Amino acid sequence: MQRIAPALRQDNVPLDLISLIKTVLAACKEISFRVGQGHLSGVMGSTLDENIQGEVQKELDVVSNQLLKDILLESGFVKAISSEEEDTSVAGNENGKYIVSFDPLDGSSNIEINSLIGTIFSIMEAPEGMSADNPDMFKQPGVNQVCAGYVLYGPATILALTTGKGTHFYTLDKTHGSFMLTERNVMVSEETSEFAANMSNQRFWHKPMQNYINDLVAGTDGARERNFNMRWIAAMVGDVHRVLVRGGLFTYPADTKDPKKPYKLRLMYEANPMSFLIEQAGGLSVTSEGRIMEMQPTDIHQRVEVILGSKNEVEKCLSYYK
Ligand code: AFP
Repeated sequence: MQRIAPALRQDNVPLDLISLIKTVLAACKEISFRVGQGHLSGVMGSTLDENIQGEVQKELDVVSNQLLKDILLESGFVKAISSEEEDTSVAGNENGKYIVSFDPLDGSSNIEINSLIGTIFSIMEAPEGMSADNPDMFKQPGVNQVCAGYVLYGPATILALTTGKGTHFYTLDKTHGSFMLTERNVMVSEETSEFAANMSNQRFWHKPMQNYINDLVAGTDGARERNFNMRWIAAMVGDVHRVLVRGGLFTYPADTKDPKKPYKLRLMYEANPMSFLIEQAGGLSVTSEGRIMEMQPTDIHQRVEVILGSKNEVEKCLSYYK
């Protein structure tokens, strides 16, 4: 079984990008340990602070963010970082080649119930001619990503990673601390009978999504003439991992619950990296209006509608919008 560095060299990934990926993973190994310690880690509570999203920060959110921020900014490879937990981008090495966006702990409302959580990251090259403290560096479409991945903190600690040459799974061998290649070229099945949505929002969805999900729930009694199963982990990292492993359709659609916040998931450090992984595995990742990775970001904390997963099922969902 291959360790991650030789596996990436086999894909001709530049050596400095391999080093940067290993830097991200060094922080994720520390996060994995602390998450695995549960209440013994002493950081399972909530802080008195809110992040820019207006969400109460869990202690593990803050610790995970600090671990990633520190190790990336002192690595020398990174010109700037942006994070769900940082109001704006944070400058690193003025001559750094890469910029990194991350959600340090996605699904943090699952921490207290010992359920799935993870770190999501997206790496792009720093554009020429912008200073390290200019957040506009991050306003690049997702097609500019050179690497994307997540580390899922579950019974096993699993890394899903792409550098544009397929999506691959690595498993952390906790006996020696290396991520080992455990599945090359993961492929999302084109068909599925499984979907993931927060059904409590259904009455706020736009009509096409309401009709599409109603037909899934109607099963053999409805237009689809077959039954579907539903899963909802409430951590994108867990739901997307299930889609990569056994197919499915995951959606967090636009809703009218709060007119000031029609979308929930963040483009730069949730939707774009997950879209890269899903597309490299043969799936689709779209809004009702087009491919997520072609969107031109206007803000580093921009939110977006997400419909992703098994190609034929995503296309079926989009047919309801015609
Ligand atoms: P938290 O990190 O605040 O738990 O949010 C997780 C998330 O951004 C995404 O990972 C989930 O898919 C989605 O929110 C869950 O949202 P609901 O709370 O509406 O289920």
